Amino acid sequence: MKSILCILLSFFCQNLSAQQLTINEGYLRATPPGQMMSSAFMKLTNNSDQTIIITGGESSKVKAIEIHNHAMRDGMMSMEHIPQLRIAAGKSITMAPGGLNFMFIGLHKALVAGETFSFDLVFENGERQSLTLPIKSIVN
Ligand SMILES: [Cu+2]
Repeated sequence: MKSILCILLSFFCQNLSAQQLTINEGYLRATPPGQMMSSAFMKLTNNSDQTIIITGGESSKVKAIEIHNHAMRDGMMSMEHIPQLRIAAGKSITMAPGGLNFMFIGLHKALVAGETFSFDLVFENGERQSLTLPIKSIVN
């Protein structure tokens, strides 16, 4: 009886921890013709009392999902791969065009505005959180 309770509790706790990160205002950029890359933007809020560390994402529909920071330097767009995105307890991070984003490299299919895309966020502790975001067309 005791062991069943432990299993139930640990299952409950895992579910609970997945919801300690909330995602708001998330979307992916529709792919321009012939380009199989995209970015996802969102606001991530850590509702827990511990730092949450994201190492990237995963989906069967794309080769890689990496955390990138994009910046204009001397009139040129430069990008940097961020190995870990750390969100402190109780804090939020906003990923927006011209800054932090999840970069989707090697999409198997074009992303069409009005559709949705599902992928997993991957955490440093091995946990995952699945997300479904709308695809929007952005010009810039
Ligand atoms: Cu990038």
